[in-house]
Amino acid sequence: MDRRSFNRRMLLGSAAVATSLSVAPEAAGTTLRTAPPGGKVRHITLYAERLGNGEMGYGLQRGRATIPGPLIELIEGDTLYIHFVNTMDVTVSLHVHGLDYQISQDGTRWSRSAVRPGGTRTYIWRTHAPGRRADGSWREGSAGYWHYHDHIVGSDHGTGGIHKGLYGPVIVRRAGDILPLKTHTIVFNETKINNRRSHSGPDFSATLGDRVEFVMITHGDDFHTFHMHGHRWAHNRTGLLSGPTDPSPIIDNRIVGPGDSFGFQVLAGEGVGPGAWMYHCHVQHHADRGMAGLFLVKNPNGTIPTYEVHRH
Ligand SMILES: [Cu+2]
Repeated sequence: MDRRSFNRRMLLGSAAVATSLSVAPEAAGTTLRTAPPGGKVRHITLYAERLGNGEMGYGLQRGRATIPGPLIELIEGDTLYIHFVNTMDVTVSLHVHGLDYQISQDGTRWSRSAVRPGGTRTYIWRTHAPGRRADGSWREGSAGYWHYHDHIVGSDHGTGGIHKGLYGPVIVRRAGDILPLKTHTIVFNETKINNRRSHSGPDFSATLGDRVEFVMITHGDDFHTFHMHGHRWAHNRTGLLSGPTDPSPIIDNRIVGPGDSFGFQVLAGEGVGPGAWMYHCHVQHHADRGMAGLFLVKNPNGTIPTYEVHRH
């Protein structure tokens, strides 16, 4: 996703969305672009659909569902109205992690917030900025790398729906957060990535020096370790250090289990150069079964040293 599509998406439901990008205060004089203040009310339509191969997905347009579902980006303080359309012949729902919503928006059978075949409903998600509670304690903000999924298909826990592909990423940014050039989503689901067949990626391309963001989500019954070659990130909310005294550990491998999500940004090939950099589950028998893909970091002329496309 490039900046234009980010802006387009932010404009989806609100003509008043300002995407005036400002310079991060800690990096004055640079070209960093940062998230504007939140507080907007946004609207999207989200379709739950059957895909041709027996799988299911969410999409922003009828007939355009994908696995993973579309990236939903918000800024702390924003409210999102999701006009949800179930085009399928089974009851389905939308359940989100990390955001604020009333019990009537929980997306579960018990809260009567599922959507019957052919039905519609509006889910409302809210977010908030950090601040001081009345009792003096500090309340966290909503910012984070989160995700949404079905909670109905197959069982009261959405086990079948998640298995079939009903999941997607949510990013809530804090005003001032550094914005990436592109965002990619990687979902470990059982021993597949983004429900693709084994040994088929997905691969992601970038040009050397691009600021690239990854959202990493895990579903299914297995625990995994997410590893990326040649790149590393901070083990904190943004995956970035806030300055020279930020104590966040730097890692290139992270244990993940069902329901987890995290994200980070890298400068493609920083300090290591272009190349076909692998990312994979580091549980060895998972990697051997195909839980691997490539972060293709290209020279400005499009070439990638030592890279030959190989097929399994
Ligand atoms: Cu694994």
